[in-house]
Amino acid sequence: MEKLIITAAVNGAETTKEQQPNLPITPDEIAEAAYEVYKAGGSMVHIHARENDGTPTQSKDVYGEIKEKIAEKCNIIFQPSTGGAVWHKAEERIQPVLLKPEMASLTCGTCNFGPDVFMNTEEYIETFAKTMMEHGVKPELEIFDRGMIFNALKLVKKGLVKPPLHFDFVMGVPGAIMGEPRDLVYLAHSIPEGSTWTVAGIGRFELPLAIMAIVMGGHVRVGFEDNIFYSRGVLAESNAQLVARIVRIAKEFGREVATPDEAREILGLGK
Ligand code: KMH
Ligand code: ZN
Repeated sequence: MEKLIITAAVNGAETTKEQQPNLPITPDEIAEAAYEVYKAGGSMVHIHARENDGTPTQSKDVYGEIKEKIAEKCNIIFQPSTGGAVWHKAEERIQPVLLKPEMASLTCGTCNFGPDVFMNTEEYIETFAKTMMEHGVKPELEIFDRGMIFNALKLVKKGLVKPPLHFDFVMGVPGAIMGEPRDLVYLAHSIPEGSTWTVAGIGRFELPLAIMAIVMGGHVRVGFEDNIFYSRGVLAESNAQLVARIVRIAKEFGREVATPDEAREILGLGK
């Protein structure tokens, strides 16, 4: 089985300092969190830029500052979000792609997102994919529900995304696919042969789905965007603490953990 890629989604757009006091917000805090994740065994960070007061922003300048500060500390893969917050416009969401990161997230459809709607029309998806291709950015195809795989494969047919594909199954968002074992088995068997996949379980789904991915040959995402707890009712100390637990579990199962360069090789980055 290939080595395990561990991604930390260190802050997201929705989590607040009130919910999780150790949430990284400023570029310095985000870079430090990424470095801690790297030292714990993570090979990628998924980032949402924030203003210093915590407001989510898709500003290219803020993402640029974060990218630079992380690169000064370590070679972890920097993956900015193009999902942003539900109220960001498409023109804002695409901004970090202009920095030519190695990867960026690309959500492949619209879904309910708790009380909100996370809007991703065909036009948005195709424009984002095209811009990523023009800037040499590999998309992480974010799948919140089964129909989004259909949309992702349509991008391939139209020549807007080139295989090998990398999917991220975001599971347990209220209003989208749940995070029961059968849901992951279904998604993992619904993507083309030769693709790689990561699972990001929301809240209580994070740990069981991560363990399933370790066993099934998938990859794992943890972090404060998805889950702020270490165990029921106990807040995690840091994103790195959540990563370190996955490293320990993977070792127990005999699954080796990828370094950032090994993750680049597995994902075909820069090819
Ligand atoms: N914040 C969510 C509305 C992504 O990063 O690409 C969307 C999201 C997906 O987090
Ligand atoms: Zn995100």
